[in-house]
Amino acid sequence: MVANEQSIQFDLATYLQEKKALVEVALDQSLPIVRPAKIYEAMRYSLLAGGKRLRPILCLATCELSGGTTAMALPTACALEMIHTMSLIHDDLPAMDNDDYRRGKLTNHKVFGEDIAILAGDGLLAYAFEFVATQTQGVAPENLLQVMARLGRTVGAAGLVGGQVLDLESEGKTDITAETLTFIHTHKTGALLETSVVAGAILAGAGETDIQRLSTYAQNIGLAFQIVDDILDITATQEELGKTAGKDLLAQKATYPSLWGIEESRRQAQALVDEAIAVLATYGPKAQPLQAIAHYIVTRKS
Ligand code: GRG
Repeated sequence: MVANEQSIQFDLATYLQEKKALVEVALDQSLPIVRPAKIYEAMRYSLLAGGKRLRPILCLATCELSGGTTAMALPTACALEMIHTMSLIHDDLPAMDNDDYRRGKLTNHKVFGEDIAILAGDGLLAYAFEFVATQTQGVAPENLLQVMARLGRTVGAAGLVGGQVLDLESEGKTDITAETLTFIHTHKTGALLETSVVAGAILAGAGETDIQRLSTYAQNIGLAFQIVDDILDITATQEELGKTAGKDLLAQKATYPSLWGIEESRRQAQALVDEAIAVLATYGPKAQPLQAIAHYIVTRKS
C-alpha cells in the first residue's frame, strides 16, 4: 500500500476532533480574566473563536511521533495558537488587510476598537512566551530553550513579520514572480507551520536527522497550505471560510492561481503533499496522523 492510501484509511476526523477538544480546554484554562478585564476579554474573544487548531495539533502529533507525551507539548501547542491568533488579529487591522470577519465572527478591532485589538495581539504574543516558559514540564531545559528561541525567530523579521512586510510591499504590483510569492508565503504562513512541527520533535528530544526529515515534511505542507488558501479564496464562500472570500482578486493580489491558474496550482499543491507523505514513510504506521494531515491540507474546504 502506498503512503497516500494508508493516510486516507486513518480515521483523521476522529483524531482531529479529539486533539482539538484537548487544545480548546487548555486554551480556555490558559487565560483567565483579571483586571483590566477589557484586554483579557479581547484576547479571549479571538483565541477562543474556533479555527482548525492545525498548528497545536501538528505540534502534539510530532511530539508523539518522536516518543514524547501530550503533556510535554501542550503548553507549546497553546503558545503556537496564541501566536497564530495574534497574527490574525494584526493581519485583519485596517492598516494591514482590513477585514471585518474572521473565524465566522467580527474581527477583533470591529468589536473592541483598533487600540485594544493592537494591544490584544501584543498581549497574546508576550503571553505565549511566558506560558511556554512557566507551564512546560518534563522537558530537558536545553530543548525548551531551543523551542523558545525558534518561536522568537519564527515571529520576527526572519519569519512572519518579514513575510508580511514583503506582502505589503507587493500589493498592487503586477510583476510579482513565483520566487517572491514563495518567499512571502514561506515566511508568512510556512514558518509557523514548520515551527509547529519541529517544536514537537525538539520537546521530545528528537535527533538531527529526524528534525531535518520533519522540517522537509513541514515546508512542503506549509507551501501546499498556502496554495490551497489562495485557491479557496476564489472557489469557497464566506460561510465556508468564516472570512471575506474573493479578497485577493479584488485587491489584485499576486497569488498562485493568478500566476499558474487553478488547475496547475492544485497539481503543485498535490505534488508537495505527496512528497511530504513520502518523506515520513520511514516511520511506518506511527506517521499516519501527520500523513493524513498532509492529505487533509489539499482536500480541506475551509
Ligand atoms: C507576528 C509580531 C507578529 C506580527 C504579525 C500580520 C502579520 C505580522 C503576519 C501575517 C501572518 C498571517 C495572517 C498569515 C496568514 C496565515 C494563514 C494562511 C492563516 C489562516 O490559517 P488557518 O486556515 O486559520 O489555519 P484558522 O482560523 O483555521 O486557525
